[in-house]
Amino acid sequence: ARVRSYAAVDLGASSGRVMVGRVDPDSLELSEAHRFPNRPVRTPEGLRWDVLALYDGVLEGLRAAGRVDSVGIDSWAVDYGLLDADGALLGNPVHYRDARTEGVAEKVWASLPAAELYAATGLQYAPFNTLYQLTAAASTAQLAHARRLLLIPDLLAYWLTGVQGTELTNASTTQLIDPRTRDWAYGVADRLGIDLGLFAPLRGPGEAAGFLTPDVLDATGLTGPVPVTTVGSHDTASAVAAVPATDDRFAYISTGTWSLAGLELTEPVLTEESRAANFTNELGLDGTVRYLRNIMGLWLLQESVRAWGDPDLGGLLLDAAKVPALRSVVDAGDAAFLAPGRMPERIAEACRASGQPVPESPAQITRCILDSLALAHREAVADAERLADRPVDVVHMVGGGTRNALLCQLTADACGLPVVAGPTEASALGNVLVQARADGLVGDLAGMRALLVRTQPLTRYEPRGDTVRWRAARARLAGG
Ligand code: LFR
Repeated sequence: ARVRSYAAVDLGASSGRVMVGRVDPDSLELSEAHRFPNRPVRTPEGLRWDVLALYDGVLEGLRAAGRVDSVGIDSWAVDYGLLDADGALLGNPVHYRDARTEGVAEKVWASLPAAELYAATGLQYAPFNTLYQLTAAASTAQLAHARRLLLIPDLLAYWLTGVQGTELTNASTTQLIDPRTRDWAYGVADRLGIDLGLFAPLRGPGEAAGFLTPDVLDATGLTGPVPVTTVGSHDTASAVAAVPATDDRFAYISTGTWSLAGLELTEPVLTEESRAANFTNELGLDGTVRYLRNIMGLWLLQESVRAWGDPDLGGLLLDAAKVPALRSVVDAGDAAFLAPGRMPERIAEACRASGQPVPESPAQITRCILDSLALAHREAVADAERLADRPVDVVHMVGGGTRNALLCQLTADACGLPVVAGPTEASALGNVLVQARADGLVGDLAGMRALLVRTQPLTRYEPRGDTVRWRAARARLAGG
């Protein structure tokens, strides 16, 4: 059989990696060519991505990957680089956790009410949506000089190929896309004075994005032509594409720095009830809608561990497993936890404020975080089922967080549903599979998923006990 190789560039909030997927119609093997840290930098202007270090990591990864049949790129969403009239990058991309968007949404809603905005874009409220970032930047010299805006994966694809485009799944996180037409929300941009001419033409997963330039071939030691394929460039879109579902009665939770929990739908849900529940309608592969809620995710633990001077995570999780369950919980969907810094203190303060026992030791705080995440997972799955009128039988957990067995088990317990955990490298696998499909090696989304089910190790967690105590914990959180 013909075996083909694809390089998946997958950039997360704390690390980037270049993975190589070897695919034939019956097998799928993923290996890591290169992993590198992603360290945001706090400059006098604010929190910035070190995009040159990321690009350097990509080049090094492609060199390590060796001969591949195509390259695909995915990363976190919403952030972008601005280019001047010569195509040169204007400054370092702003990090979505930067404080510049504080209070901006309220100003936007004064001219375009939140309900109208939701009806037009279906996007959840998050302070960092590109729409709010652009509004925050409205009177800056940098934006005035900008002729082009490229989302992070599109910026890297431009540097690799010289070709500019705007990938659709990631574009859907800008809050400037209409999820029904899968085209720009022209009316919204118009009302808010956002110039859609800044964006390069839309392109979708599977489309050709160009070829590595001679300079890039030189820098990586590769021999051309090497095509770059547009994938679901939003990491969450790639991760959801790699959910090993066997039918459509499933919910998914993509767990990593964030937990993204919800359903795959064929139509957006744009009701007022859905807006109040802060569900988003992001676009997925093949006309699907990623109907989900953002939950703070393992960010809460990563930031705590950082504050404690990086103790051994394995030991910490073992200790946390021995702490009594559900002693205190916080609202893991609360944007109050978005900014970096002082995480253990902020969690303790939230417990105090809601009249619960205050966790003190690292093990207690870790347990509080995992219980809170499991509770938020339960809420998101149940709310999505209700709001979309789509009951499910199983919860698929994918992404780095599936390495955390306690989190997977607690999620099964809280949801009262079996959890199927894996694959861990879901974004990279979704990225690889879309390239393989563009290359004619696999069929539709169902075919991609069937290949995952056949080839990837998955772990099943059955729910333990009853869900009554999780309901009670939820009531406590709501102050009830
Ligand atoms: C996950 C993710 C989420 C998005 C957040 C910010 O990596 O892409 O889907 O809401 O990062 O971009």
